[in-house]
Amino acid sequence: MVLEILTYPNKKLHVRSKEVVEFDDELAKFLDDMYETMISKNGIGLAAIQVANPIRAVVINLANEEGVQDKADLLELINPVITQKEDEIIYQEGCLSVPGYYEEVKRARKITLNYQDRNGEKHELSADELLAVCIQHELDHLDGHLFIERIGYNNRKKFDKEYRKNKKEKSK
Ligand code: QAP
Ligand code: CO
Repeated sequence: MVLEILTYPNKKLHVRSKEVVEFDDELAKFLDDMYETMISKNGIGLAAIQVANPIRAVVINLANEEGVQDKADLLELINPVITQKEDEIIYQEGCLSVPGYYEEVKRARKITLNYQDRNGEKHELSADELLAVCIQHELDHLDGHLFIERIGYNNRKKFDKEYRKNKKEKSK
């Protein structure tokens, strides 16, 4: 089932998501719905809070070397915690909750994290480049943060101005 995505400036996007404690059929069904929702909207990453469920769960599905977004590469990160960050990368990010807006954000180039899968099994993962960027973007959602909070003062002023302008035009 494709779920509805909350968009900026919905205040629910700024809630801190809660740890997952039950790894049951309900969680499995919800993760399937998150994947379907992300794919239907042409996304590469989605956090549960973006579909109004404030739990610490994220799905990420990047394209492989052939440029194919293969479900076999789907990452489901439950209760993820970053334990190491190294180097810097500047990458142009977007977000399904801020449609049509893209801006450069500075993050760690390499990370290591611990997480659980849908069965509650614990894993450690090292990631770099786009995967590291995407994981950090999605983990920000779990703490109630959007990438527009990390684009610098001037870009943020420009964003707010454009956003207000678009809103006015839509209401005409
Ligand atoms: C986060 O974002 C991300 O504005 C995932 O009109 C993005 O999947 C991390 C999307 C880039 C790192 C780099 C955005 C789709 C998808 C839009 C997404 C849009 C349609 C965003
Ligand atoms: Co996002």
